[in-house]
Amino acid sequence: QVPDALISQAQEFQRAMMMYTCAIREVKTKLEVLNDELSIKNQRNPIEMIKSRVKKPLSIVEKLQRRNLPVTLESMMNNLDDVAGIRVICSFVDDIYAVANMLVSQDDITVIAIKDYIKNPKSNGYRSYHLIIEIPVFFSEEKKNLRVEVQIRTIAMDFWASLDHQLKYKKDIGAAADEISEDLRQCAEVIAATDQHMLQIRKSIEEKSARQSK
Ligand code: 0O2
Repeated sequence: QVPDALISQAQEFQRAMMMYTCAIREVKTKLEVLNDELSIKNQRNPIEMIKSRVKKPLSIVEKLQRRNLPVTLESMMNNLDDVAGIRVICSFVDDIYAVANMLVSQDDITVIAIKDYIKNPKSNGYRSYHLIIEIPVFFSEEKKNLRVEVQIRTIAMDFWASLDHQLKYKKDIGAAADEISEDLRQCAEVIAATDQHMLQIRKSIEEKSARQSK
């Protein structure tokens, strides 16, 4: 027979995960509203895609252990900022900043942290704009402020990060590791340059069509 304490812990965990899922839904709706409005205003979508996930129990335990933190529900809720995660894939680099600013200026959102890995890429070449925000979610008997990690990046940055993520799980590559890391970093540079180029092309088209319509 399963002990009552275990059942009660499992139920509490399930409730916490439900809360994070609801927080994701709230933030996702905000992003969809912005995308709908901007697509009419600018005649193009700044957001290509929105992906989301709640962190898997095993990843939660591993992260708490890695940080030498207690593996409890309370510790998870107090210490982990990425239990609820949203990834926003934008068309162009300037869309990232536009969407981020519009999101954080909403008065029910509190910004906890910002990491701009676009202005300051990681040494391996990783680029993305990370926001940790807190949002109130109203449940039947309480209002809960919940943290959500929002990663905003272009299609090109997402392409690189997805492949980088896959490659990291490959077998030990021993002595070739440095060379491969350098190759990956160079790919990230090429991708970043292409992103800038695509932005210039869009701006030049916008200028030309604005002149034509005068
Ligand atoms: P997953 O499976 O995507 O959730 P930490 O969260 O402790 O690892 P920190 O400094 O709190 O580190 O967070 P950081 O670096 O701002 O963001 C961590 C998340 O960003 C990662 O989550 C990845 O999603 C993404 N990320 C950061 N660096 C890289 C990178 O070099 N390559 C790729 N592909 N993604 C990266 P998780 O939990 O590690 O993974």
